[in-house]
Formats: sequence, C-alpha cells, structure tokens
Amino acid sequence: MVALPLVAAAAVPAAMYVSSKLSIPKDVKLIGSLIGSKKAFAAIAANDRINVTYRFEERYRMYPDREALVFEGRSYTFREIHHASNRAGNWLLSLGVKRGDIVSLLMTNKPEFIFFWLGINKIGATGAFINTNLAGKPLIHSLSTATASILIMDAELAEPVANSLEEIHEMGYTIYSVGDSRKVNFGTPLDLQQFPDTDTPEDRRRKTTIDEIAMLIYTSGTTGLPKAGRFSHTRACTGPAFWTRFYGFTEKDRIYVSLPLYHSAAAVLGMCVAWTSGATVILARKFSATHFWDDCRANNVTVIQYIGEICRYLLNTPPSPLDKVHSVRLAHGNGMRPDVWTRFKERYGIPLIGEWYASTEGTGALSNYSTGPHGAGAIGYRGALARIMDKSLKIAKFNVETEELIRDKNGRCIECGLDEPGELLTLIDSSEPTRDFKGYHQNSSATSKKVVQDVFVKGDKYFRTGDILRRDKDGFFYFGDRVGDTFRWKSENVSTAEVSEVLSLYPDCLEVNIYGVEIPGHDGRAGMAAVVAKSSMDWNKFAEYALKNLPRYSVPIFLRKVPEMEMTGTFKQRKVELVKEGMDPSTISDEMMWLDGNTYKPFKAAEHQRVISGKAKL
Ligand SMILES: *[C@@H]1O[C@H](CO)[C@@H](O)[C@H](O)[C@H]1NC(C)=O
Ligand SMILES: *[C@@H]1O[C@H](CO)[C@@H](O)[C@H](O)[C@H]1NC(C)=O
Ligand SMILES: *[C@@H]1O[C@H](CO)[C@@H](O)[C@H](O)[C@H]1NC(C)=O
Ligand SMILES: CC(=O)N[C@H]1CO[C@H](CO)[C@@H](O)[C@@H]1O
Repeated sequence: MVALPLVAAAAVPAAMYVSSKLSIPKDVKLIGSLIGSKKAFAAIAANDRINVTYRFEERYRMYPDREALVFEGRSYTFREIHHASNRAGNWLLSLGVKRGDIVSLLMTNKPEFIFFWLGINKIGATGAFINTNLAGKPLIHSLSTATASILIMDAELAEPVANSLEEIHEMGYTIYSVGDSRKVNFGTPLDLQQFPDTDTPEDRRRKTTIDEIAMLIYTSGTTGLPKAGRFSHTRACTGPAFWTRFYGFTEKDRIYVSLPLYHSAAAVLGMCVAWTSGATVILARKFSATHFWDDCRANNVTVIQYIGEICRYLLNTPPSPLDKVHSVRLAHGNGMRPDVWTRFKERYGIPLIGEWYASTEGTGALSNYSTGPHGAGAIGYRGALARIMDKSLKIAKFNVETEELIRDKNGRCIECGLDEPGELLTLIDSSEPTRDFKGYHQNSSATSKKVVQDVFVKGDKYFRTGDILRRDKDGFFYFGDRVGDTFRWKSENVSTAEVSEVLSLYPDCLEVNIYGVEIPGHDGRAGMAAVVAKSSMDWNKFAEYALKNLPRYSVPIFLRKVPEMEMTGTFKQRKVELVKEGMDPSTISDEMMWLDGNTYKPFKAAEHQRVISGKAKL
C-alpha cells in the first residue's frame, strides 16, 4: 500500500441522488464530504485557480500574520512563507524556468522545502520531489527520470550527490545548494535573500489546467527503482478538499508532520490539507519515536499522521504517565494493522483514528468510517448505498502464482465473491478529472503495466492497485497483502501481512517481516521471518504461540534474527533483498533457526544440507 489521497475520486456523480429515505449514516458522511469537495473544486476551476498555490494564498489573504508553520521551535507566519516562496519563484524566473518545466528538489523536512515547492508551483513549474534516502543508482535514476536541469539540493544531503556528481552533471543538471555551504564544495550556493519577495507574475499559474502536474512523487521502490508518479494540481486540491470535510479540519488544528515531505502522505495530507483548512503545521525533521509525543505536547498538536510501522514503533517505547497527556483528537494515515489499532487507541487515548487506503497515483480510495463494534481492522467501508452508486472499486479474481488477473472464457475479469480475496481495481475515467490516471513520468511501459483494459466490459479501463483485498457482507474492506508478497506453500496461499499481524502480537517480538523463500527441490516458497526480538525472547514459547495461532502451513519455517529491520523512507518493510538472500546459512550472517517439529532450533550448514536434500520433514 502506497500512501495517498485522491479520495474525491470516488462516488461523486451518483452521490447526487441520495434520498433521505435511503440514507445510511456512514455512507451519507462519505457522500456528503464528496459532494462538498466536488462543489468546492468546481468553484476553484470556474475561477481558474486550480494551481495548488492558491490554496496557500487564500489563507495568506485571510490571515497573513497567523502561524502557518512551526519548525524546531521557530514559528513562521503565512506572510513569511508567502514572501520566501516569492523569492524562490523570482529566483527561478531569473534562471529562465518556463511554465511546465520540471525542477528537482532534494531536501529534508525543513521550511525551505515548502518555500521552494510553492515557488516552483507559483511560476507554473513542476517540482520533482527526490527521496532523500537515496544514493547511487536509485538516486541517479530518480534525477534522470525527472528530466529537469536544475537541482535544488539541501547542503546536508551533499554526500550522496557528491558520490554521483559526474553522472548528475552528464544529465545536464546545474546544482544549487541551500544551507550550510561549508558542507559542499560543488554547485552554486543559493541565498534567496538576494531575490525580491514581490509577487510572481499571475499569468504563470492562472488557468492551470486539470492536466497540469504540480509535482512528481516517486514510488517507494520496495520492488525496484522508484517510478515518478505524476501528481496533478487537480488532485492536490480535490483530495485535501475531501479530507478537510471528512475529518473536520479547521484553522484551529495543529497538524504534526513527521513523515518525509517528498512523499504524498506528508505533502498532500499534511501540507495541502493545512493550506486548504488553514491549519498550522508542526514540521519535524524526521520521525522519532522518542520525541514524537514530547513534540505533540509542546506544540499543542491536534492531528497526527501515521503510516506503516510508526504506531508500532511508538507502542514499543516504554509506557509513560504522560501517554494520555496531549490534545490529539485525530490520528490519520494508512497501514495501521488491526493488532496495533486497539492498543494504540487505548494506550494514547486517541478519540478518532482515520485509516484510509489509497495509492499516490491510483484512481480510487477507501476510508474506514465506522464507529460500531463491527469492522475492527477494516481499511474501508462502502455501504450498500455507496456501492450501488459507485461502481468504481472492484475486487477481481487473481492468480497468486502467475500474478495475473484471472479471465473467464470471454476474456473478462471475474469479480470475487464476499470474503474472497482478489486484487483491488479502480476505474480509470479520463472524462472525470479526479479519476484520471496520469501515469509515470517518461515511462509508458511502467504506466501501461498499471492499466488493465476490457476488464468487465469491452473498452473499460482500470488501475491495478497491486493490493489484495476482500470485502465482507457488511461492506467492510480488509487488506490482505501486496501482490507479489503472498506466496504458495503446500498448495495454500500464505498472506505475509496476515502472518506478521499474528506474530507481532507476541510480547517479545518487536518487529517481524514475513516473506517466502525458495528451497531447492521443493515446490512453492517456504515461509521465513526476519525478527527483531527482545533479549528475553523464548523461542520455544514463540513456536508454541505461532503453531497455536496460525495454520501450520503459514508458520514460518525459517527464522532470521536481525538487529533491526530495513525500511524504506516511508517505513515500508523491504522484502526483496531478504527474499533474494534466501535460507542458506553460509551466505547469511544473522543467526538462523528453523522449525524442526514443533520447536525452533539452530539452522546451520548440516541442517541446511538435510533440508535441501529433502531428508528433513518441513
Ligand atoms: C498550548 O496551549 C496552552 C494552553 O492553552 C498555551 O498556554 C500554550 O501557549 C500553547 N502552546 C503553543 C506552542 O501554542
Ligand atoms: C489460492 O489462490 C488461487 C488463486 O491464485 C486460488 O485459485 C486458490 O483457490 C487459492 N487456494 C486456497 C487454498 O485458498
Ligand atoms: C520504467 O519502469 C520500470 C519499472 O516498472 C523500470 O525498470 C524502468 O527502468 C523504467 N524506465 C525508465 C526509462 O525510467
Ligand atoms: C475514522 C473511523 O471511523 N475509524 C473507525 C474504523 O473502524 C474501527 C472499527 O470499527 C473504529 O473503531 C474506528 O473508529
């Protein structure tokens, strides 16, 4: 699941037909927010103000001297940001940057990121938000797919750039560095103070079309090189317009943003939502489990964002009497697994948890909207009413082994029944601006791989989310796994997400990453777990727990004790490398164990030999 909000994608036109007689409260909340955001966007479009910088500017005009941003104790008003971003825009104009040009931005979370982002968009250019954790090949690849000629570089990130300097220059980049110039001995140091803070020409952003791209936001690259998703101004407006209504954001909110700004969760659901609602952003340089709640308390934070493993990291910190002392009213994000949900909500006393599901570039989204006892762990809900009216989300039968959608004899995909897992497909409709798939920049083959045609009727098109979901009879959607992560073992399908959910509930198990590895001479893939465990871990009890709580075929056969889990910048577990490294102890430096009968025992060369020769019973 990749982060992001394009929520207004959903049920809009049909939503117009809600009659009070039919209304179902949960659907109505969703549909009401969709209608509101649809109307708001229509007004924005009618005024030719689709460019996302207008969302910021509307707030600046309303209250220039209010606090817009707090970073490491320093406060910035809307006026200061307005002026700083004008300087950035005027600097880019002086370099001759044209409307539609792309400018690469490699910067950690800090106010300058926002100044440059707004400056770039104010003059009608597109920002390519480069992942700040990259070095070497993925960095070069990201910079090259941006097809830009200006790189704005945070001096703190000079090292990976310096290591690839020659290639970056060969691509035609001129590098400008921002920040402490003593750290850099290449590129041109940039001081925005030298440029005027006067407004940039209005014609650069007026009449931005529904197709124009505000930023390139890259995929996390869990399975390969990052791809540059094209994120339109339209979507930067519609998603936040919906979100602001759905979760009742106002200018009184103080949103804590600790996720990286180069990704859509922080950029769109953090920054753009703040501009849309007038809220203040408390920006952290990066996520830190130890400082998280102190920051929230010191800054009167009312909304926090989470993604993937963040809540788990917070739960792994020692309990504190201050755990419930804060003013957070809403935690929203995606990827909070059911085992964490209740513990997190209870320990920190959070009134509302808003779990949503969407992908940065995809065309549909879901959000959990349920307050009753049903649906714990659901990532989304569509009531009967919303389903009848909105046919844009489909779960289709999927072959785990070939990773292809299953077609019937007429060549059409088949919708799954209730509780049957399949791949989630979301309708692509280019006539509906929010439901148009803008594809990956400069990569038509990657773009076409995500699009499937002639799905249910001839000529229709759907976006392949790459996520396996199921829907129950009450209309709740549950996440199964990423396509490619689920594997087959003993003729059964093993969902890595489900196994890790169960195992991470074991008290001494701090983190677990489940994947399937090939064993020479065996069919399918055997389950393996990379585990970060407390030193007090009793592996026999752990095996007992696993065998009791999981079907035998999905209990990991191999264990690998790792000191820490490798994550992407957006806290997604890396599996590809682990899968590649396999189960041969001679090439793995971590201590390994295997499930011999009903207990985990050391796995060394002799045991490995027994397994691959087929003498061991697995
Ligand atoms: C937080 O709220 C308290 C109480 O209303 C107030 O005294 C304090 O100044 C606020 N702090 C910030 C950083 O806004
Ligand atoms: C596993 O998935 C395949 C589709 O890839 C499906 O045909 C099969 O029925 C599933 N097996 C089980 C045991 O659920
Ligand atoms: C396009 O994306 C694929 C991954 O889907 C990648 O292997 C390839 O290098 C990309 N091509 C370009 C030109 O970026
Ligand atoms: C935002 C929201 O409504 N979240 C809900 C998701 O589902 C669980 C389980 O039903 C609820 O407890 C949450 O409140």
